[in-house]
Amino acid sequence: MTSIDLIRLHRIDMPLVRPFRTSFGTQEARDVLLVEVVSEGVSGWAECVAMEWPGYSHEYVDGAVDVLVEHLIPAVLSDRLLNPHEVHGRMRRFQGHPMAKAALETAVLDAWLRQRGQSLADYLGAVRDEVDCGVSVGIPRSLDALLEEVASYVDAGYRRIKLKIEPGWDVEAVRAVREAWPAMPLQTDANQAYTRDDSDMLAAMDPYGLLLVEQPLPEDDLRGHALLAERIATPVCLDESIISVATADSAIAFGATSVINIKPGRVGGYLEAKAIHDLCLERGIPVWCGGMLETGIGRAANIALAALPGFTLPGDTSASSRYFATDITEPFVLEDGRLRVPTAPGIGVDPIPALLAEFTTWSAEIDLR
Ligand code: NPQ
Ligand code: MG
Repeated sequence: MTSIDLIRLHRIDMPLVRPFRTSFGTQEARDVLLVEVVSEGVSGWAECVAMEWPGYSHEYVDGAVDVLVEHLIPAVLSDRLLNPHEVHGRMRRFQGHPMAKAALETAVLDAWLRQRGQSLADYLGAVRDEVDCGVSVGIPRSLDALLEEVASYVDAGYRRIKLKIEPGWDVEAVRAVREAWPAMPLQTDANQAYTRDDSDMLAAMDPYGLLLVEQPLPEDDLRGHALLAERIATPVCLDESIISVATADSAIAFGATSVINIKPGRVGGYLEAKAIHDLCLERGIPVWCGGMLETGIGRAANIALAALPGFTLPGDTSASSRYFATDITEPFVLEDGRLRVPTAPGIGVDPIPALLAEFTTWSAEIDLR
């Protein structure tokens, strides 16, 4: 049994290669919190996927730092035990804050796996050594700009295109991309931007053969998604609504979703993400791995998860270059539209110290000894 010596929090500011606009706002840089758990000279790493402000979900970086420092770390690591399952169980008594919890649990899991010499992919039950990659395309200035950006991703080898949509930027964008690439797997993501009254607007995209429409309605509206699913031909896929195995089970049973986007940060970590995967595999619900504009740290762990058998659709597991000119780790590079699953112990990658220092805007050390 090994002990945790200290925890370091690193906040880094990563410029994006281009602004990323969604129905909830525009990002020009990624404000990322990294959690480092140090045990017997081994560092475990994780990335908290919360945004700087509560746009995608209620979580945000300052809130994640506060709940980690003031509540989660003191309550679950007072005895310094390095055990991801124990950490998972102890965090259950705190409500909410899945992204903060996921970051702490994953950093502990990474340190624990590194000490055991086992990769995260192997530990989770990966069945592939590379994963098919898709890319998420933000809302651009114009249709011409959209076609130019999509062309660059098609040329790079991406195997699936996802268009961010909102009322006023939907059917025209889908039609333009479909006409230019008739056979490309294509899907949309509204990030909750539509209402129950918009089923005709959403049905207007049915003729374009989309794989799915992701989270068209507000996250709490499971019944709205079930009603919508009866009115449109395109499969409904939930993202924000799915926060646990129980919500996945409910959404499937209610007919609110026929595909699920699994994001470990959104559901409180890789253990919960794996459990949702297992449930979906049993129910015949295809899953794919979402993305939160992760650096190489979060990306590495997502690629391990995406190698599980139920991940039958390409994920938002893009190459580092989709978001960053310089990643904080060795960059993930697309090879024939796929990324290789890391095989080294734990998440299999480390921040490059000089780059970490360069991008860091704030850090803190919590000595548990
Ligand atoms: C989604 N991700 O599937 C999210 C939304 C998203 C790749 O489309 C900073 C941090 C900016 C997280 C923008 C993709 C973000 C973010 C969009 C997440 O819904
Ligand atoms: Mg989404």
